[in-house]
Amino acid sequence: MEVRPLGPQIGVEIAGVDVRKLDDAGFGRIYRAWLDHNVAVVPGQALEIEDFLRYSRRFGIVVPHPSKMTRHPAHPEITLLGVNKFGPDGALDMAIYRRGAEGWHTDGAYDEEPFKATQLYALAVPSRGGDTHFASMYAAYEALPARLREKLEGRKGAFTYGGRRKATALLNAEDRDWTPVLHPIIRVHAETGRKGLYFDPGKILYMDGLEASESDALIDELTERMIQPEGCYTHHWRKGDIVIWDNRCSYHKAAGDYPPEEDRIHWRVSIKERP
Ligand SMILES: O=C(O)CCC(=O)C(=O)O
Ligand SMILES: [Fe+2]
Repeated sequence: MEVRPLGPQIGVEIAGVDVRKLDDAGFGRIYRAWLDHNVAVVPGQALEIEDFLRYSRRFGIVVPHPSKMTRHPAHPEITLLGVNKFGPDGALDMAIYRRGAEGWHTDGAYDEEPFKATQLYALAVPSRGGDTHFASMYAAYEALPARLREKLEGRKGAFTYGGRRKATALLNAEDRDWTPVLHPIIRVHAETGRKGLYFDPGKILYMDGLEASESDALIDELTERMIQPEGCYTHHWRKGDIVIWDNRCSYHKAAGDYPPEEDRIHWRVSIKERP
């Protein structure tokens, strides 16, 4: 097993492993590297769905994503990315093609128990583009001026699926009604103990306890402060890559720029700490 950092603060590659055959000590090294680097890449895997699910369950509780229309028909815990990109009329479905590309975000903040991790396995990669960008929430927190840290300490934000823009195209009509949930904006990571800026401009509705104008201004300011260049890593996919990211301490965004006539297909799982 070779463990190699990919970016100055986040991103690590673990090469020389077959995730189907990992013992607990081997898995422990991957898990530790992932906690230390927030985004872990395990290249060169040849997996069946059951292999991917079994490996994913070692990280936590694998739950079905609320978007039923993009679930694998036989395996609800698997979300299919890049499948059914063209509608019956031949038009490109932008919600599928641009999934995850509309802005920096963290997955699952709309749930009371947000996603601990998201893991993708690459089945088909385009000839160009289609990268995934990652950024550290620790870096975002550490770069906040003292005045903002003070203002945010103990402050909660209200999050919902689709946020203020009501971006719910991937949900069935009967699943579009959500009750907002509150999460601390300064989040202490349950396993590393480090503080991060837990924020998502595409899911937040308002900052709890502030006037609407102050809440909007704070949301705009934090949107500008999410990304620190030294806290970034961009992943260029190869077929057979597994990438897992920690939604408790990193943001991500799909580049959304690959030739639409080419395939870019992943299996994706959502993983929680608790059900
Ligand atoms: O397709 C990607 O690169 C990432 C999409 C995304 O945001 C997600 O799967 O949560
Ligand atoms: Fe995402």
